[in-house]
Amino acid sequence: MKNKTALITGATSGIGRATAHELAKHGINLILCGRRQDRLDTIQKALSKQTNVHTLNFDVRDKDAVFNAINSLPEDFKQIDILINNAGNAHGLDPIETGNLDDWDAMLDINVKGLLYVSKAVIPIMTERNSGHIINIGSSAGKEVYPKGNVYCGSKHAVLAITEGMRIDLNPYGIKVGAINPGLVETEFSQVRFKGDAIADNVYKGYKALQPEDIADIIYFVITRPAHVNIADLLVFCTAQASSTIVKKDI
Ligand code: NDP
Ligand code: 8X3
Repeated sequence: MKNKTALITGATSGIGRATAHELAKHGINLILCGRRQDRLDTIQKALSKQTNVHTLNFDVRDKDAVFNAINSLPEDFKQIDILINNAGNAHGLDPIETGNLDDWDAMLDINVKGLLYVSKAVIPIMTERNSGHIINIGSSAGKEVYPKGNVYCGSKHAVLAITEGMRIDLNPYGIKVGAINPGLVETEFSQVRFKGDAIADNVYKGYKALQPEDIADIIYFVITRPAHVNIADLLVFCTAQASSTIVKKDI
């Protein structure tokens, strides 16, 4: 894996940050993306002892910013081997009839269109070399719709459809494409979903949720399979979770 370069979106927190730490351990060159530059700086400082790190600050909703950032990569980071489309969040948890339009825009613009913009900027680098690996972070919400999940679930169903479409269209180029779909992972996800409301603190109480490092570990496993093996789709729950709505809690 040394000499490989991975671009991770949403590297400032949760799954993306844990993945950056995991990949750095194995000497993979990293391009870390996010909007919070202070966090990118801190992570870069920590991981530069282990590998080469370049940071890109952009909002995935801003197409021009996405293309400018990726086109401006220094020579040493231009050959992206692995793209991890991880940036995303849920915004709100409301029934469809009272859903907030700004939340809907955010989820569709970030989780779906943002993923597409980043992919559009990176795919030519892969098709030109007839090699590459794209991992889209979907969700159990992409496989199952739950009450009040409406638009978030829709955005993640879209991620899975787009993943399949990418795998089909990029097949002639030998590019691997797959999705990893976690259930509940203890990150800043619920802080974002509930806009900092204290209700977010309860989401991971009374059971052991997946930790971001669990998903990072799986991502490393996926990218280190032999050349002829592509893990196309993975659903990962913590042991306490059986489905989106069934979680065995001690409280
Ligand atoms: P976090 O809130 O901890 O991390 C989200 C990351 O996405 C941050 O690094 C954030 O960076 C980035 N991000 C959000 N919006 C934008 C934007 N507009 N432009 C650029 N970057 C953005 O959540 P998770 O780590 O849990 O989420 C990562 C992915 O995993 C998401 O796609 C989420 O849907 C998915 N997922 C999460 C699950 C969970 O239970 N936690 C379960 C299943 C899937 P910054 O704010 O610095 O831009
Ligand atoms: C995040 C997990 O159950 O909140 O995708 O949708 S859930």
